[in-house]
Amino acid sequence: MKKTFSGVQPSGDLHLGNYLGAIRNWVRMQDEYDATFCVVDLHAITVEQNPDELRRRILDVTKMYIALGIDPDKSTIFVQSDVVEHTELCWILNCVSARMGDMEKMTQFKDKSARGSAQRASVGLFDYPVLMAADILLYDTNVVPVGEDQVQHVELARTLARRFNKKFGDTFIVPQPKLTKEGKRIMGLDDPIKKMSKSATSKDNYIALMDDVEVVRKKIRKAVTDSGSEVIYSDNKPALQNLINIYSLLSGKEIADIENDYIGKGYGDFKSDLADVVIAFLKPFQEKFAKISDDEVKQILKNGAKTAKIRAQEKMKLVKEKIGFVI
Ligand code: AQP
Repeated sequence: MKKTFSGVQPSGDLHLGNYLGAIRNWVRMQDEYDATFCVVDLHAITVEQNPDELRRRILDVTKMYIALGIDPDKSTIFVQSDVVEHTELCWILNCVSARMGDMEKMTQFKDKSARGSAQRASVGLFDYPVLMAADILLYDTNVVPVGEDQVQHVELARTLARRFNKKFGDTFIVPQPKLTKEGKRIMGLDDPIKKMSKSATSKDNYIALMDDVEVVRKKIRKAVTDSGSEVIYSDNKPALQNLINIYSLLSGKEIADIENDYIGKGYGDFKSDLADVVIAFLKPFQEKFAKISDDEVKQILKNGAKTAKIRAQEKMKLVKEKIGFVI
């Protein structure tokens, strides 16, 4: 059975972009793949985190995975820092596979470090893509379901795997990224040129999975729209295109049918219905989330870490042998 691996950082409020770009695919894939889904807390600390909030978010993100449809009986769910082999492999890849030239091309580092002073960005933020490569390569991953912003990092994992295999002999599977067509880059509601992001400065940028009904309605009402008033899916109307994508992905309606429904109507009608579609998705999710206890989640994570660790240790034994460590 082919293997899939992916993760989300517990670094803020999970939003519709995280769901439509990544987690929605995971739910489908867990039936066809040997699936492992990780809460990547080591990635989250590449930017400053409040320890109490981080602890809470790790449990909440796990609950979200489950409430969105990841089944712990089908998939392995665990927290990254529970399996120390991730950091161990990251260090080895840092030394024997990754090159400064690779890392200097990473656009996410450039974007994120540009938000503050690049000089004050953590070394971890710069090295994040190598840790992500370690996450993926530890589990012999064939396919990595991610949003478009992470494709460059999966490409790096491919490069590092190939380089290691060439030097030390076959060790790692070379993974493939997997994207959804319309969900691969959900844009910010306040700025359709930038992707929806947990760390956006304004909460109006995203619809959080935990937003309540009134907040959802308000954010959609405030969402930036394009000039004109017709509800048409076009590259000339990037804001509307993004809202129609969200509508289509959550309702299952074809884009052409949505356009047809709004002939002769305006943005106001469309936005009000979009809010209904989003709420119809979020409500049952939030109800499921509320029913999952912390104790239940901790047990799932404990079991998941045990399974992941066995696999990770086996891989690390091979890696260490290859590079010349004494086992
Ligand atoms: N706007 C998006 N559209 C589609 N997919 C997205 N993803 C993130 N934003 C969008 C995908 O969600 C998964 C988890 O993302 P992450 O937690 O690893 O961090 P990220 O990619 O950096 O996403 P954020 O929300 O912007 O987080 P912050 O602000 O903390 O960096 C990934 O598969 C990602 O592609």
